[in-house]
Amino acid sequence: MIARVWGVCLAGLLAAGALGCGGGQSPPADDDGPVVVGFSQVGTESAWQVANTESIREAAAAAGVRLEVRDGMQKQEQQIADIRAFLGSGVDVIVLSPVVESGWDAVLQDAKDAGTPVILVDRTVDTTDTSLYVTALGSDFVAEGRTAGEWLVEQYREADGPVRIVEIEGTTGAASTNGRLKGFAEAVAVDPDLQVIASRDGGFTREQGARVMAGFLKKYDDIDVVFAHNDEEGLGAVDAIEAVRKRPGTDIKIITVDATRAGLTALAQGKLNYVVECNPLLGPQLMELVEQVAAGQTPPRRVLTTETAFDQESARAALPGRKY
Ligand code: GYE
Repeated sequence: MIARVWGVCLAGLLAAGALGCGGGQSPPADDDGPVVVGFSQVGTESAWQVANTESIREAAAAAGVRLEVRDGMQKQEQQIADIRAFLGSGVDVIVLSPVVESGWDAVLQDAKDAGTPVILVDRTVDTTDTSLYVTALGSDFVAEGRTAGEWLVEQYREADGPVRIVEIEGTTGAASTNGRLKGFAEAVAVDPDLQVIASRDGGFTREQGARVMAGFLKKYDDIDVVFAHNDEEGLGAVDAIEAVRKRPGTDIKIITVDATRAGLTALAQGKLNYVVECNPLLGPQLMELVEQVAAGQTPPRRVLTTETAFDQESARAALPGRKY
């Protein structure tokens, strides 16, 4: 393995002009046969995750990459076991979408020691040693939260008096949760009338989102706005609001993130008010990065996806072409 790795490193250096091989992570060995990628995915809790896995599977097939996907079931221990299994079977590249940000150093160090490069996709890790992964592809979650908050600031620009907001967070500790919390808080801070009165983990699922919202509705009778960290949670909030005979989108405004078909449909129907896009179709960009790493090149450290946001009118226009 060591000899093969060094051989490829040298080839990579010659081909790419002094790039690669830094930080102890070497490009995969050789040679004849396809590049083998082990992908540790967060889970299947949302349409976003399902579309993301599908996009990566399709792009791998098109690129002639042999892909093994393991479902982490939203559990860090499962993902760590899956990464160790990939290392045991000697994959060329590991792709990881980490359920939470912290606690990855030991297993990533093992990957580094084994000479297996790691690419992060979607969510990121919080580590002081950035040589533990080669590159990170995904969304700017802080920007997503900020976009949601800025829309709200605009909506209430002329209004007087407090606006009471509840937040249904994504999985506690996930990069997408932390970023959205931060960006939203920063944006609404410009208007002291905009008050986040409660914020709880909705686990990125419709069921938990509904449970959390039902709890908020019992506790507070004057909620103006919900910021849900994904469409599933927002749709769960719709269920809970309808269950107490209020009108989602009218009596209580709802903002979500993702812009899946189900999210945009509810937006077009007036049950949601604003949806920030988070693009799951990362497969083609990911395979470009895999190919660069496999060729011994050093890709950019951070690759961001381009995203937009929808109101009720633009959702109606976008829906017919929506893929996920
Ligand atoms: O928004 C949510 C999912 O990390 C961007 O995870 C991802 C998030 C996405 O379950 O629907």
